[in-house]
Amino acid sequence: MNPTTDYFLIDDLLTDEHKMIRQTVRDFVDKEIIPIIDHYAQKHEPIPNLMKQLGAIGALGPYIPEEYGGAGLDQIAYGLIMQELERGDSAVRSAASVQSSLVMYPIYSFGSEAQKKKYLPQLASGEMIGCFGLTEPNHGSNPNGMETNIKDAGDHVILNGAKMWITNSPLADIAVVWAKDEEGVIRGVIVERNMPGFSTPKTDNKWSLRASATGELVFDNVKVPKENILPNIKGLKGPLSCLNSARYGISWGVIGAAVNCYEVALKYGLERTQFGRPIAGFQLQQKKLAEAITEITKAQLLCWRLGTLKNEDRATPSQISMAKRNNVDMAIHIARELRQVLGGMGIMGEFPMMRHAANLESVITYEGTHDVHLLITGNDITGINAFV
Ligand code: TGC
Ligand code: FAD
Repeated sequence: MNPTTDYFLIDDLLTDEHKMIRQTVRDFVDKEIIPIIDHYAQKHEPIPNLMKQLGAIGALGPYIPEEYGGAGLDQIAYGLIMQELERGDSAVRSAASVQSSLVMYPIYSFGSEAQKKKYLPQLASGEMIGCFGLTEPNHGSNPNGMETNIKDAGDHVILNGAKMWITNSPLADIAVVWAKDEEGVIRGVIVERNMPGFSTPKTDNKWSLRASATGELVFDNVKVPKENILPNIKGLKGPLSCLNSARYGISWGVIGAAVNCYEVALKYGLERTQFGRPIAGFQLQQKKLAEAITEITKAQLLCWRLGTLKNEDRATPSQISMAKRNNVDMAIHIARELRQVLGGMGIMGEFPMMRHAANLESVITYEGTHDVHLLITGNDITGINAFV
């Protein structure tokens, strides 16, 4: 019997530091997340104090340099952290990936020195929570159509508009918001919670990512000082560069969700007997388990290679799209299939499959839908844009 989820010995490709970081996050998830996640998901509430806990284990902005509060780690380490967090729940990985890739990354990459010093250390420790506002009620897959706008007013700009589906908006101290200026050029602005005219209504009644707070961002003539504009980026490539980083993290993260489902299903299948023998001995159940470990292994290899390319700054957005699309699809399929191995017990909260499957419905939608990523690949291989 070989219950490993490292079937192709990919651990041999990791450094001792990678393995140590992974173990730290794995221990955190086993101790602090798995025992409580069903409770908060059932209650549809975010895990209290999660961001500070993530900060304490170095899971926020791990690749940001130490001088700004990060850990200065490489991209494989970032991926492994995301993988272990999502083994607990996609909401936990979401919290870490939004803070790291969608808030800290743009401030680090496009911000002024003053902005980096003011925000990054507090974001890294989890004392400050950030969110990322790109999607709007009328513009999801096509963010270039955004209506949110800034108008010049001397030493500040006036921000108007609305964003929706924003992870952590109800909890956030700051929001990195993408808005068009008077010339129609997309700019990034840092909006602070206490700015008059800024509100963050909560989105209720989700059947997915129930332990993650989601909400809107509403801007009603918000005065934003010009020093809060990200000075070093203009255009849609600003937010899309952040998405490259977050999508990369998701492609690793969902492996964790799949591994959690696989480990639970294998154990259950070996213990549960029907017709006088373990159900894992029936060919139809073995097909589900064998296909799951095959797909997990392929996804691990894809991520490891993508991570090495990213470390060399050679990963393309299209490669990242392919990995995000393939791996999320892999994970949602495994969650659904392996739930069946548990029969009726598979629908219960004490087992993770339904929760992972429901969460992954969001993951297959956000950061670019399954179909949008296919069209990105299609565009890359044919040179023909099928979006419009
Ligand atoms: P297009 O004309 O292709 O490109 C406009 C400019 O952007 C550049 N670019 C990129 N740059 C960096 N990274 C990328 N991935 C890039 N893709 C494109 C491009 O070179 C161009 O630059 P320039 O200098 O020539 O101006 O743009 P388009 O309007 O045709 O749109 C392309 C499309 C559809 C692929 C893109 O808009 C897209 O990816 N749509 C999906 C939207 C999306 O993913 N939204 C995510 C919102 S955030 C979120 O979901 C967070 S969930 C968080 C959680 O809880 O984990
Ligand atoms: P639409 O764009 O309306 O798409 C609907 C359907 O049409 C999809 O199946 C899509 O694939 C398809 N479609 C669209 N265009 C085409 C085309 N050209 N060709 C073929 N099919 C097409 N956004 C943020 O900015 N920040 C966040 O923190 C954030 N967090 C989120 C958290 C959750 C839980 C969820 C569910 C979403 C979050 N999002 C966030 C928004 C997310 O990125 C969008 O939902 C996603 O980009 C899709 O946009 P939409 O929902 O408007 O769908």
